[in-house]
Amino acid sequence: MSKQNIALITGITGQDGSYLAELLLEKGYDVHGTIRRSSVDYRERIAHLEGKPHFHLHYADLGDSMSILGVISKVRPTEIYNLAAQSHVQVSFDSPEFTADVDAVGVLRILEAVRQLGLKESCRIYQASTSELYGKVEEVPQNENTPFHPYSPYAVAKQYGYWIVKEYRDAYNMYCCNGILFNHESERRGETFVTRKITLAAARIKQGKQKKLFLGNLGSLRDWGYAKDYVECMWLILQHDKPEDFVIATGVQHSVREFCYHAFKRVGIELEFQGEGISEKGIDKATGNVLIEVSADFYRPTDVVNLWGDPTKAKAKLGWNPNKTTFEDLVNLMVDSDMAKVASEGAAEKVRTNLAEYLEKGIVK
Ligand code: NAP
Ligand code: F7E
Repeated sequence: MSKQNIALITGITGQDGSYLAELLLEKGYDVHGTIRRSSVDYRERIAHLEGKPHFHLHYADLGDSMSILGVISKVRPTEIYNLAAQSHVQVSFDSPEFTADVDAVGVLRILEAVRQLGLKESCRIYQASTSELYGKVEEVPQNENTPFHPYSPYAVAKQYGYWIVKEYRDAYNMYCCNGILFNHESERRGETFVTRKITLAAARIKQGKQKKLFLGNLGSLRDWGYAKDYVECMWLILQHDKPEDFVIATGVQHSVREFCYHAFKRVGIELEFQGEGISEKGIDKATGNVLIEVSADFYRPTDVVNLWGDPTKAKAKLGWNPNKTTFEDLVNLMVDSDMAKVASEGAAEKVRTNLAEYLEKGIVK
């Protein structure tokens, strides 16, 4: 019988964690994930997986070494996907110390736990690095050799994570890799990231439940892909014959303004943009109504404005297809999902996890 693959996913309740858990369950893995205690028991993204035989949850926090050591010692994973992070760039300016503890030192806690438990020969580690490392970009497009210039407390913390992974690879010969992922979105994207904020607003405005959308820098450029395609690449990175770092991106760039245009077009509203900077407005061409305004509240003290990834290495070495889902497909699938969600708001009950079963199993305390 072939050896059972055991995956531990930190951040399993997040966008990527939920898709990765689905993928690994399909591949026959025993999937373990870490969760945090919250005052509301809200695990919508993984509710459909709870109760499946090969799906297990454990309490652990990246800020708490003992919980990390405990869960790794108990699970003895063959692969760890470290996806847990305070992942919102703007929030990192308000909570810089927390972001540093979780996104930087948290990575060290995982690596050191694997090393101290004597699992370095049997356990491969994926670290969720980010295109934010390129920050105030020094080259366009960006590849694995582009110099870093982190430009937010989030990016500075992630830079430590990136380098400590490389250090443990060199110093201890551990199989640990960085996936330098460019922005990836989905129907499950957090509602305060710009793409989801736009698709939800387009749906609400179309259905008469919101009047206007307020955004920050409309000129910011991103290379947006589909999260479901990107988690496949995380898995491929850990199946590669040697540990290496990879840029994962589509190689196609669009502005926040263009994302708005396509999202509103999907709901039947054609936008025209007038004005510049803080005075710019997105106007419904048919009615003349102002639907989008710029607000200084959504500007960042330092903003990253020109991200564009070069996925050549991932294509060549991992056989990954960066253009499986086009930009238009991505916008459309997010808008369609939010149109349905907004239409059912108030009618359907929110999906809840089966608390009774978890109380019985002692998972929820
Ligand atoms: P996300 O939706 O914000 O999910 C983050 C996850 O981390 C959640 O499960 C969250 O748990 C967990 N978490 C936060 N703080 C934690 C802590 N102290 N201890 C343990 N878990 C904690 O993020 P995502 O979009 O899925 O991204 C996954 C990873 O990739 C992150 O590391 C992110 O920084 C990185 N990344 C994302 C992108 C992107 O475009 N999505 C691109 C590059 C890199 P709760 O549910 O309890 O809050
Ligand atoms: O911002 C601009 C904003 O918050 C994108 C995380 O997953 O990807 C994500 O970080 C751009 C920025 O994502 C609003 O200034 C304009 O230039 O959607 P975002 P992000 O900062 O790129 C990277 C790769 C990660 O690693 C992170 O974890 O859009 N923008 N107006 C706005 N952004 C937000 N959130 N809200 C606005 O109203």
